[in-house]
Amino acid sequence: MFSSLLSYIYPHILFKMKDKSKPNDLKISREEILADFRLANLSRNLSIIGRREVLSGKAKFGIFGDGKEIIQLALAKQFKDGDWRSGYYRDQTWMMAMGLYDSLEFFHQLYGNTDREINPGNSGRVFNNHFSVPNINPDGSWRDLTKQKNSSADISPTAGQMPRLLGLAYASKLFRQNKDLHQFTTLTRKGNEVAFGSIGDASTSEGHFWETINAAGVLQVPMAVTVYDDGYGISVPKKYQTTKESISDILRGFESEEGKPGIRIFKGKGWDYPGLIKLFEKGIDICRKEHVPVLFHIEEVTQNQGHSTSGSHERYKSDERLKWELEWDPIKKMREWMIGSSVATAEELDKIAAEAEEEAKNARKKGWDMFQNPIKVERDALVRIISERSCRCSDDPKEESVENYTEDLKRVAAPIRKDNFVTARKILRNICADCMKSDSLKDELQGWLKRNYEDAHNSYDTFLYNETPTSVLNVKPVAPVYSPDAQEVPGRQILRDNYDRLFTKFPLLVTFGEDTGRIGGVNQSLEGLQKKFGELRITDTGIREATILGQGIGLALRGMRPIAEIQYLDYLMYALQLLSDDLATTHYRTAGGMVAPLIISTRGHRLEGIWHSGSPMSMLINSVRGVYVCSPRDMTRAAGFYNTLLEGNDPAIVIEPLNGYRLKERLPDNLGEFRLQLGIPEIMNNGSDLTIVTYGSTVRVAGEAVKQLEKHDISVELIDVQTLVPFDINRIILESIKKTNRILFLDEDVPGGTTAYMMQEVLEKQGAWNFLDSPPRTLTGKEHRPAYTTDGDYFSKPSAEDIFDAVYSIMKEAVPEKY
Ligand SMILES: Cc1ncc(C[n+]2csc(CCOP(=O)(O)OP(=O)(O)O)c2C)c(N)n1
Ligand SMILES: [Mg+2]
Repeated sequence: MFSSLLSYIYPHILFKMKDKSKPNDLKISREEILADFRLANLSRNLSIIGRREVLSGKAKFGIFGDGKEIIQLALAKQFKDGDWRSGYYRDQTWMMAMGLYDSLEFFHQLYGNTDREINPGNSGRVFNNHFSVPNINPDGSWRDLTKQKNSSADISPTAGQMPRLLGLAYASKLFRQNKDLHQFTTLTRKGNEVAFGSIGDASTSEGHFWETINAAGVLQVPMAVTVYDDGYGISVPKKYQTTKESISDILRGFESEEGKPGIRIFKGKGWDYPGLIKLFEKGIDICRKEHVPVLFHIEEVTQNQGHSTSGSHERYKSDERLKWELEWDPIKKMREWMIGSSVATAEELDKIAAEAEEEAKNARKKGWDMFQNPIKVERDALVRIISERSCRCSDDPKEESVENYTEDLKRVAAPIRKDNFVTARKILRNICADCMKSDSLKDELQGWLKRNYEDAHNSYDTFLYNETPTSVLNVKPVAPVYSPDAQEVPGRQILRDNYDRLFTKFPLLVTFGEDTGRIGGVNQSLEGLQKKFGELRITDTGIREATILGQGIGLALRGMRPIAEIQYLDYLMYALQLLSDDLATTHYRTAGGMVAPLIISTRGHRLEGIWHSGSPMSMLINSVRGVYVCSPRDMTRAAGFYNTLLEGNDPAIVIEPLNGYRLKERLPDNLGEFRLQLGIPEIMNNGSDLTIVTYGSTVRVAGEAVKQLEKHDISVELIDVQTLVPFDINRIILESIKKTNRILFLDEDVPGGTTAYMMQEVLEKQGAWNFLDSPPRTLTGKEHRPAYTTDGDYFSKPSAEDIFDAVYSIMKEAVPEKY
């Protein structure tokens, strides 16, 4: 197969070379071409040195952009201020060409330097070549996104960048078509921004890719995807990845036709510098002006050093392929073209290449010193504390002596912080108890540990949530106000009328999802609002949870206020990968550089049947730390959470209780204004014998049980936690346990699920175990998924009778003579 490919390409390239395209065909200067050649060489040298740094043990892991340099130089020329990127780990040359990355930062990422000032792209929290550009300032205010080149933050899961890319492009559509948004001049230039995406050939096998392409075709958004087709996904060739071994061939059905908008497809070659420049110029121009999705399938791409530092490509590429990659190395081909078309002489190019190599080497040295020096300073301070001690009794030459540990540490040629900490902590254990001066050594060591732990904490444990004044935790509560003759209305009406106010108040607010638009949601909580606010603000989507979520993430990154609607909690599973890998880590993996304040609205609890139970809450809370989780018991509380969340800049999920849409609640006067603080439980019933802690729909079931228990002389304090993350920040539950000394954690999740989470929060974190007179108990749904019908529900999830029995048995055990 390969030799036939060669015979096809070879005459073609000979023709090209003879053709001697003049640089001015490209509308770019000779200097720019020389600068590109320099950058290509610099980037390649970084990749080569980077790999060596890993193989020699200085860096942990490396993944590089070698072979993709020329494509990215051409791509970068079309990227304007205000545009957005959602790409993957091969994009180092592209980022450098846009001025968003340089040779020094390359090494900061490689070594995992945690200094946010010098490694702003990922602050050492993720693998190298994972980039980002902040969308907020350190005080939490939005940056002027039209005056910078924007890159969303990369994630490693393949094709995970695609759904977000859709959202970034969708924002341009809304910004262009909704004239009310033209006033937001620091977010957009009337929607003229292109969202650029990159993906490897093998990753197009993922469902996310196909879902995104289809949605982009439906939505008609300015999304420009480039597929770098190097023929492999690690070791697995295209034969096993792509039908017909050609992504552009099999995408043909998506292509635009007369009167049938779809996507536009372009093809190019990874070594063809002039051809790629023209290709991207043409394709991006169409994308930007016409707002149509475009896809560039770039073939004949090399991966010169193989996939990553985890292996070598000699293991899986044939000799023929390896030879071909050398021959068709894009930098080599660029050089040939430059000489052939008289842009530069061989000597000039050799000089440029040598200078680029020199810069890469210098950057390595400087980057390494910048990584190592602070660690050595930390180590020296530790060694000084130890060597200046007057207590010497721990110096006996046994293996575990202070001296031995210190000498071992001094011998480490390239220390990491772990070396310092392990030594300090082991020495601390070894300080002799009877030495007069031991205390001061102990104090100094503890001081050293405390100081440096604080620093390590800042490096690794911060920014899971927004820590700026725009955090939703700073939003002040406003109670619902009721007039004496307040109407009792179905819960869905409270949501609807509240939404009406919110859509009036926040021009950047949009909501979208399955059945959200025309009918206003399956529970009609948006009834009539599409008619009032238009299809651009309240929008129906296809059945595609992953890209609904991605759409929301992209919009949120661009400063809009999206509420992504997932029809039922159980179907969040389709979006869970992105929720967990992308949304929940956005703020953390950018060390506070980016916010994506997406609100996800869904409904759950108390439905019937395996896929409509709405119960698997531990699935959520344990995979989406970084996203707040609100579980309101009724629609007034749900509306209160939306009102709060829109005042801050954090991502959150609101789970509306499914059985509450028709139940009547009093209609507050201050719709759109009342706000519920996150992390504050509500005491629903005061009691003295036992505390029940629960949330969501189970609050009502527990309420029934509490009434039944009262008749049997058992007084229960019923607490609705209201939000699972954050959890009871003022320790209201602890105060309750101090009074009742007994506790039951209740919900309809699986055993060991959310009740176990709540138990850990209350007993361990709040220290409530200390006040218990009876063993703590949990009452949950069954281990199997909940069964269908009312009976299925009754025997799968806790009923009022189950709660009664559980509480009664605790009381009987505690006071047998009474119960
Ligand atoms: C969801 C997921 N599965 C597997 C991996 C491991 N993995 C990392 S890169 C890669 C191959 C990607 O190949 P391709 O998309 O062609 O990009 P290339 O590396 O060739 O540029 C795989 C399987 C991953 N990161 N994410
Ligand atoms: Mg590949």
